[in-house]
Amino acid sequence: NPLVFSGVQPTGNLHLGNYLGAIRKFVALQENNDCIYCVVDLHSITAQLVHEDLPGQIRSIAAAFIASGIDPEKHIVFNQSAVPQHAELAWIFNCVARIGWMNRMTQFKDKAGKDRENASLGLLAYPSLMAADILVYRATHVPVGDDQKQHLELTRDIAQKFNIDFMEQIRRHGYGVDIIVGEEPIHAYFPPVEPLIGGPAPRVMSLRDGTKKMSKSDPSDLSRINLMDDADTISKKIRKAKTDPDALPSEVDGLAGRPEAENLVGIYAALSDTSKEKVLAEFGGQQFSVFKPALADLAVSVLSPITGEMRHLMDDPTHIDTILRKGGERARARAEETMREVREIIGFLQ
Ligand code: AQP
Repeated sequence: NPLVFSGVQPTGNLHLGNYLGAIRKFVALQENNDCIYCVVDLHSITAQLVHEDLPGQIRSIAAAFIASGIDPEKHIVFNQSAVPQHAELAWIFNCVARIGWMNRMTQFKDKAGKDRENASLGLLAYPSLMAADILVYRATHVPVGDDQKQHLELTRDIAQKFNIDFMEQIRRHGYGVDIIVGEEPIHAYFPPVEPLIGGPAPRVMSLRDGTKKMSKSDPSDLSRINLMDDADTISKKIRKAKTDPDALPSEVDGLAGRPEAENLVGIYAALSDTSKEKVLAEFGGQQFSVFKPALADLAVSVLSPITGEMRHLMDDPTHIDTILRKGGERARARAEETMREVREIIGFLQ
């Protein structure tokens, strides 16, 4: 059965990119799948060690999950540090993965900047922990934004190397299944993971620069729409969004070379669950002075109920804390099933 896993870091305000690239997909997937959604707090100390209000940040991500429509009774919502098996499997994966693999990660290069020698070892090993997050549940499907594609390819490489390095032990203990990876039949303990990236806005771009990803760490607040922004702020940010002077084209091809226009059309399509083609069929030939207010109204109508519910949930954190505690217990039990087998496969006495 498909098992869905994904996580969001508690590192500042969630924005529209996190919502459209990840959380909105989490909500849609819960209909037909078993889902595990995690606030990845261990990841949040890789780039910045000390946070002013980490408990509040963790709660706000969990609140965003619930306010967006994730059902914590049917599915599992928890914070990563409550399940130590993630860190345990990550250590093993640190020994499976190669330093060269980590050095090639574009997110590491971007976040470490020029002074790479001074980045934390945790930032370099980030993808190894991400692989552990997913594979400790032997999850098969991972909804993420386009920026995480490379990390998911690395997750597949780590799983495959583990499966090959320990093939004899996996067989001897009677674990694993026969699968085909590419052309090769192998006996696998960890399944190959499929990223779920599609949709009209797989990478939401900055409102100030259509060639840069919308991101929590952009110093300009005008570059992003935060999930906690009020209606006036959302409208102002969309009004001030950078655009070119031309009218919208009628065909998607006409968006080529117009990154800001393409971004706003993609956002509109994602927010209204339609395609860019359909948006352009409606707005092609119109000026941004017409399109922007329509986009602002749409964004407010989708986001404001979520914002309202998040505020309500954050007023009294006991409800969120109970959800996370119960979710943590359920996740721990499932992760431990894998870890008992992994320890046995490797040969650790337990
Ligand atoms: N701009 C984006 N478009 C689409 N998806 C995005 N995601 C992030 N930015 C965009 C997706 O959101 C999920 C959670 O992201 P994260 O919190 O784990 O970390 P991040 O990618 O580091 O988030 P930011 O906002 O981009 O932070 P900084 O500024 O630190 O780089 C992931 O599925 C991610 O793909």
